[in-house]
Amino acid sequence: MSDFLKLNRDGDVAIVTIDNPPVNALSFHVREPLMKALVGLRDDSSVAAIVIACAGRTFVAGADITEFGKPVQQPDLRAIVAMLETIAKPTVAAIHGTALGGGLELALGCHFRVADAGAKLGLPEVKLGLLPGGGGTVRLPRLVGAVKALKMIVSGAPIGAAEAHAAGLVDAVFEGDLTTHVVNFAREIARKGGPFTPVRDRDEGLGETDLAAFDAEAADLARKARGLEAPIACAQAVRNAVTLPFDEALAAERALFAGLVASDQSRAQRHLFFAEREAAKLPGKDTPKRRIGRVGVIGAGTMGGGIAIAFANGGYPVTLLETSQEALQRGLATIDRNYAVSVSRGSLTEDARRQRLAQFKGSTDYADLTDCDLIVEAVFEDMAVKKEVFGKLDAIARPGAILATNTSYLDINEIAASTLRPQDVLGLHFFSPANVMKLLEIVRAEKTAPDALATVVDLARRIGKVAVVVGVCHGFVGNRMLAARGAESEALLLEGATPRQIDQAFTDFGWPMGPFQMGDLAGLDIGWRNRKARGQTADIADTLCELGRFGQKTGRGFYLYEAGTRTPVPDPEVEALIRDKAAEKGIAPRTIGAAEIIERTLYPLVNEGAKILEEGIAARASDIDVVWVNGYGFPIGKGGPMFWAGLEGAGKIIERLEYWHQRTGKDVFKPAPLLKRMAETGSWEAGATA
Ligand code: T1G
Repeated sequence: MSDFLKLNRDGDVAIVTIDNPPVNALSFHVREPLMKALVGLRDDSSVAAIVIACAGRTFVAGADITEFGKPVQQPDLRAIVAMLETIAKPTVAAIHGTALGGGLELALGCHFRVADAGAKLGLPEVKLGLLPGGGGTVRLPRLVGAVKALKMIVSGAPIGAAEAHAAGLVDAVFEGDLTTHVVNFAREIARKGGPFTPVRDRDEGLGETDLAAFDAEAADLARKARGLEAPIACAQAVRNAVTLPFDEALAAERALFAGLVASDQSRAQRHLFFAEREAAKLPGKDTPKRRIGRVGVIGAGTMGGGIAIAFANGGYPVTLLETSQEALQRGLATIDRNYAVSVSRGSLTEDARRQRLAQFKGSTDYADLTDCDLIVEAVFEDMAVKKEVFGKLDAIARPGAILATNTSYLDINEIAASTLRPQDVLGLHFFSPANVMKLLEIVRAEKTAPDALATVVDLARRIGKVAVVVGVCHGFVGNRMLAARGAESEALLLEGATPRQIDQAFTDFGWPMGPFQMGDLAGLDIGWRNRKARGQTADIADTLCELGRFGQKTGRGFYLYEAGTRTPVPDPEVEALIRDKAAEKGIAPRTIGAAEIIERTLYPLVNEGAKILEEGIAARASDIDVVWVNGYGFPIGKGGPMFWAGLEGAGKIIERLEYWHQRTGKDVFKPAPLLKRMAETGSWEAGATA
């Protein structure tokens, strides 16, 4: 056989076991022996039934994503599935772990699918900017119906074994030793005798599809696609399954797949898939990690409460500390309300809510943190306050406990230096709401110990966060680049662009919302307070805050918000205020187009990223992409600011930065040397050559 495929017999049942760690991806070195094995078993009269199983932790989790963009080596998945469906004897897929993408499509080529009770099944290709290209868009509807298939394929979300069984995707679900159950299942099926109908011929259910309902559902999903091509193509392919003969629908799927796999959007999304995993890799293999049992959180406000929930949701007991019983009870009540909302939405059971709440201990006494292995402070963003907290932690925390600050901006080296244990100090910069936002910037200070860093990177994955390790500078990676992106905001307004025009340029680019709508959502007073703390001003934003216009929370900010709605309505008062400010400065308004808005916001964003790479604040350009996609909503179809710079053309970016630098003299437009080298070499790697 092969190192990646084993063939065993249990009497007249043949078991083909794929063994391609870590996720049994259908690489060529699996497909080739698999095809040979199946042909042989098809022709072996002593074999009554064929089981396809996988070793390791999961059934096939998909095609091998690293093979995309390279010439396809035959047999491809389609050829294997087509051959499977020529086999008259019963074929059974034994599914455990996550049968995803090409893995589920391989299983759909079998007559039967049997799943372990804990298994998940899905077609997540849309998350890679693709569609199921191995027949999934044509076969899945034949088992679960067109609308359910549409929802599964356009969302990319997997379903559990029980739901799959109820929907007709799997034929049996077992607990315990799956192989034994599957062999008995296969033998029984063979004993009963056929004929065994391949999925391609099981189209009896499709005829009842209500196309109008299907199209309505597809249109609703399309509205949420926000410029991404793959969701639209997925819906079209599933519709073809209903309206076209099987082979025509299959050919149409192949054509749609070919278009997507070559698209910039799919390249961008595949880049992000690997970038997220790369970001969690630290230099030095297998650095030992410290044991984290209980987590302490200091501060039960918005951030502290969210952080506490994030750890409790990850299964960690949490001690929440506040300065007073009143503040503590307020924080605990907010946490309780958060869980109650989840229960009311059906995303959490009442039992789970009680279990989560049982994870919390509240206290106003630092001595109650002595049994914590990680302590995160989320107190007021002021260096003196932070140092006071760390001084107390230094005195009471157990040796080896990791002491983390949630600061967004402050110098963590300075905080660490105020303790006797700088090796245990680092930053955990959560994004609000901390229990929802995926991104976690892990800030390594100069003296942070490698094992402390490795511990929290592993911890981030356990609590469902996307971790990026960053260095110490003002704003680390995300907020420092955000400042660069916003540096020209006021100038653009004063020169004639309205908040709506600027926000529209961003949403047309693919952002979920523009900077002014985002500011109104987050609260303009936050930026106002930061500017005052740093002795900075922003004419228009400061004036709005002085008028008490903090955004949605006050019903007015850059926009107006009718009571109870979040819909931004342009406010003539704000536009008049901007015009008056411009007149005071002798600035004559002019029409400003979307291209200029992008040049004066997103090009400085890329440029600041280049400077961050030069300074070693981020280890990889792809880390910066992971920060911006997971923390700030950068459109996934553009792969993050640094990947997008390659699509946009670094040369074009430099040329326009130099134009604006010459025109405004602002440093934010001065092209970074690494950006120039990227233009020459096409790579962000420092050592790249042309
Ligand atoms: N191809 C290649 N490598 C993969 C891979 C894949 N499909 N899936 C995972 N890996 C690598 C990953 O990069 C990492 O590598 C290691 O495996 C562990 O992954 C024709 C076109 C299965 C839920 O989209 O969702 O089939 O960093 O860290 O957290 O229609 O991996 O160790 O070197 O994520 O336990 C469709 C993608 C493909 C599933 C496991 N399938 N994978 O999560 O481990 S397209 C997918 C996942 C396709 C067909 C189409 C997750 C997982 P390294 P991990 P995990």
